[in-house]
Amino acid sequence: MANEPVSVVFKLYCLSVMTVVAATYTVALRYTRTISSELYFSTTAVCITEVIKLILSLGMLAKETGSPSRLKNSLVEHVIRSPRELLKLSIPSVVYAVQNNMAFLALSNLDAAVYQVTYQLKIPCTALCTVLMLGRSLSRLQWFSVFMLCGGVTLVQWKHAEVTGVQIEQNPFVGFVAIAVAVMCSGFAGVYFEKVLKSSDTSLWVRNIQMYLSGIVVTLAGVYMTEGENVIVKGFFFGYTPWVCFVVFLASVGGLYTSVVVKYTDNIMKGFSAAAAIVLSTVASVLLFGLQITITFASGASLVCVSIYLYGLPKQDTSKLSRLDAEKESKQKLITV
Ligand code: NCC
Repeated sequence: MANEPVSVVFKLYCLSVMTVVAATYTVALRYTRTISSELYFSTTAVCITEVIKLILSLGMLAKETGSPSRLKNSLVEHVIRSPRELLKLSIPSVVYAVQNNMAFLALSNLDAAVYQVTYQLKIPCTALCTVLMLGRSLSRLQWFSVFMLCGGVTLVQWKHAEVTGVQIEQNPFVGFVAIAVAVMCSGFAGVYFEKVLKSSDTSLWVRNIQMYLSGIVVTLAGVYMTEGENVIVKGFFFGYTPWVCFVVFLASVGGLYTSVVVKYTDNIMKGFSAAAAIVLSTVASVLLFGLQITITFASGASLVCVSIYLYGLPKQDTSKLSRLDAEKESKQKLITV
């Protein structure tokens, strides 16, 4: 099941939804952290997101298995009788819990656009994790294109990064440290999940259920440790406005689409495709709504396009080259003899 074929259109659809949701999520999250009314507890939002993702994944597994009895068998086999697998998936769930909480911390202290630009460092970090953890190799040109993509996306989003000026107390240093931690967590957890997912035939929805189960426990511990007393006094859902619910909804949907994208592509491709989607959506806005393109955007978009092209170039087969060199050398020797 892990490698079942899907159409390009479906992949493009998942990538587009993921990218649109991610962009909206960052802005909406920032908005909920900057309004002056009493703030909700961000750790509860991270926790409730895990619960919703678990419920949705159960629904998807029910659809996949086709009958309640098969769903039950699958859950017994993969959850109740697989403590080792649960333990394996608890690693990315802890790391994602840290990352998701860091996003709230960063966006409480930094502008959404600054966050989005700086967060692009996750692209080379993910590439590094892919090489180290999956044993894949990247050619020099591919490494170059990864950094070029990082620069390109930074420029593409630069214009918006100038919009700031919020009247709340912020600590940019804390914000940047939170982003640095989030970047490392995103790279590691993404590649770890990909490795587990692609090393067996176990369904994506089963893997998600295994991960979200420990995710709930870990994030609940996070609520207790950081805001326990306040949550007990004021309530778990204190400060939840419709906007906060919208953020939780986006986080849940975005997380599930991310898992589907990783299943059908990989974490590096996720970065490239998301960048392409940002560029394409802006170009579409130009055509549809007459949005003005800046030089910074145009240069960034060009870098993104060139980097995608370079990354996709076939790698030089060095073993073949050295074989050809060896053959040439031996022919030369024969001639001289
Ligand atoms: O940073 P990023 O993703 O790698 O974070 C992955 C998010 O997906 C959730 N996830 C992952 C695997 C899985 N099987 N299930 C999941 O629910 C993780 O819990 C984590 O939240 C990106 O590539 O830029 C992306 O960015 C996030 C988000 O914008 C950033 O983390 C900012 O905080 C996007 N998430 C949402 O839009 C909700 C993600 O779609 C893409």
